Amino acid sequence: MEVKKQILEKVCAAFIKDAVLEEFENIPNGHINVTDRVKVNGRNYILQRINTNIFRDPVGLIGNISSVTEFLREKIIAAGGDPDRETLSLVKTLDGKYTYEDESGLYRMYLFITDATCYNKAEKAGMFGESAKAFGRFQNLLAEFDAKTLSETIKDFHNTPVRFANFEKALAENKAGRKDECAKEIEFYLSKKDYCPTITSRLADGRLPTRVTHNDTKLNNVMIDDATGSGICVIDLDTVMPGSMLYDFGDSIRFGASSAAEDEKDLDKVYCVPALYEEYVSGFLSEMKSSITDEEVKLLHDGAIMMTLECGMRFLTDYLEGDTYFRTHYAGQNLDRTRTQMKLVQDMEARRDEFEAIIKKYI
Ligand code: ADP
Ligand code: GN1
Ligand code: MG
Repeated sequence: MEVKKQILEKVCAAFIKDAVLEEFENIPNGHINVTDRVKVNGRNYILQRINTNIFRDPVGLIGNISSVTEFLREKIIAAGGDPDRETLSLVKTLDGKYTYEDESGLYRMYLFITDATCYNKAEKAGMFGESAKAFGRFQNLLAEFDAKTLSETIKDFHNTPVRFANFEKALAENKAGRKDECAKEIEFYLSKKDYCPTITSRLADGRLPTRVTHNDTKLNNVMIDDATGSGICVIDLDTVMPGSMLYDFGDSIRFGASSAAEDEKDLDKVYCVPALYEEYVSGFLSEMKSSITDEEVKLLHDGAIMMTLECGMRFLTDYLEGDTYFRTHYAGQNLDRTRTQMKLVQDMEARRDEFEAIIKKYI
C-alpha cells in the first residue's frame, strides 16, 4: 500500500501543482486498465494506468480521446449541458501533455464525474433503458465526427472472422495446456465459423453503414446520475473507432440484458432477460430511429448474438493462451466467462423469434 501511495503521489504531482494526495481507492470494474480514484488538494480525479500491452499506439489512443472529448464538449456546451459531467475531460500534465510516463507505467487523468455511478448490473427498473439512451445519444453526437481522423487503437477489434482465426491459432498452439478441459466450449465455437462474417461482410460491401461507434458498451461504461437516474456520461473511450451500430447494440445486450454476472458458475442462472432486452431496444431506438437503416434493423438481434459469440471466443482464446489479456481475479475465471457467453448465445438463438418480435414493436 505504501509503495502504491508513493507511486500515485509522484504521478499526481505530474498533473497537479503542489499535489497533496489525500485519498486513493482502486476501482475494479474494468478488465483492461488500472483505475484509481484519487483525492488531491480537496478534489477527486480518476487516474488510469493505460494497459500498453493492449494499446500498442498510446499516442493514437490519447489523440482519439482528446479529439472525441473536445468534439463532444462543444456539442454539449451548444446544447446547454454541463461538459464536465456529460463527457470525459482529460487533465493535462503541468507541462501540457495528456499522459505522464515513468518506470511504473503510462498514466492519464480525468476529472472525476461527481454524483453519478457505474453499475455492473441494472439495479432498478429503467436503468438499462437509460444506458441505452446514453449510448444512442453518444452515437448521434458523433455522427458528424470525421471517422478518418481516428486511429485504430486495436486492430480488427470487432472483426469476428479475425477473432475466430486467433482462436484457432490459440487452439493449435495450446500454450497453457488447457485444451482438454474445454472440449465442449471449443466444439461450440468451432461450429460457428460460417456465422462469423455476418456483419463484417456487409460492412465491407456497404450493405451496412460504417459509423463512429464506441465498441465497448458495457453497462459499467456509462455513468448513471445519482439524482435523476439518467445516463449522464459515456466513459471508457479507448475503443471509439469506425464500426457498426450493431456492435454497440449487441455488446450492451451481451452484458446488461444477462440475468447473471459475466462469470456466473451456475449456468442455469444465465439467460437473456426479455424485459431488459425490451428496455434497451426501446431506449436505443428512441435515439437512433431517424438514422437506423433497414438492414441494421434486420440484423439487430444478430448484433447481440455476434458480440456475445465474439466475446466468449475472446475469453476462451485468452484462457487457452494462459490469461494474458483480460484481468482475472481467480484461476479459471476466463473459462467461467466463456461458458456464460456460450449459454447466452444458445439462449438468444433458441428464442430468436421472441427477441425479434420485441424489436418489431419499436420500429
Ligand atoms: P477499463 O478500460 O479498464 O474498463 P474504465 O475507463 O471503464 O476502465 O474505468 C473503470 C471504472 O472507473 C468505471 O467503470 C467507473 O466506475 C470508473 N470511472 C472511470 N472514469 C471515471 C470518471 N471520469 N469519473 C468517475 N468514475 C470513473
Ligand atoms: C473489456 O475494459 P472493459 O472491461 O470495459 C474489453 C471488451 C470486452 C469486455 C468483456 C479494450 O472491456 O472488449 O467486451 O472486457 N475491452 C477491451 O467484459 O478489450
Ligand atoms: Mg470499462
